[in-house]
Amino acid sequence: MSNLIIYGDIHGCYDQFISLRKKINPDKSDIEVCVGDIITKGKNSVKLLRYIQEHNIKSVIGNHEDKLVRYLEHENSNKKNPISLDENEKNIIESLDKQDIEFLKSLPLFLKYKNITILHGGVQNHHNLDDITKKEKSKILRMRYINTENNFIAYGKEDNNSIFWADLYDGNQGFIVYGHQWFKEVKINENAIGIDTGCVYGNKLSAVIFKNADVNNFKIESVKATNGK
Ligand SMILES: [Mn+2]
Repeated sequence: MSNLIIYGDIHGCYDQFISLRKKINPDKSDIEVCVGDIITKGKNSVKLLRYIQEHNIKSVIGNHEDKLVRYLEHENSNKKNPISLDENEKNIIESLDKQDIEFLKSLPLFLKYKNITILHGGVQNHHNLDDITKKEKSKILRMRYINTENNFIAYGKEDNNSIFWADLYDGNQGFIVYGHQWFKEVKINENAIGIDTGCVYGNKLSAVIFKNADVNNFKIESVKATNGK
């Protein structure tokens, strides 16, 4: 029997990822997937990116990978690049080789194993992952809160009436494993589980492990962040 192991947002926290993986001790037949935002913010983004590729670990795309991919696409045109990078992102871009870039460009919006759907942000009940527009893709990567009119709310614009997307999600796109919004503890809903526990913000790095990709049979493993990273 094999496991489906899904890691929360790593954000370049290489050391914590290595200790979490050691704790889980994956079998050769296990499938390992990251929820995106494997790079940026933390101190070892490129080292982590190479490790993930070398160990055949999969990932869906996060908003931070998406930003770098879009930046690189703009660089290939003659126009001024509309995307501005911070120092950390600039350093990452400079260190990427051809293979890294191909890997980042190849990251899918979602992955599905039986009834388990892995994606970075979240969905609304009207979304159909097999048929989404560019605009919807951008929202799915960044989904956090929804307002009372059932509209996506941009980062930082939420208020007391806002509802977290997973609290409204009816399960029509499968049981969703996601990251993006970090919580002190993993957030478990009827049809979704949020596994970003803010390692890069000094909390912890978590993974959910499904026995045989069975939604009803999972456990959580975590390692504490050290030195606030
Ligand atoms: Mn994110």
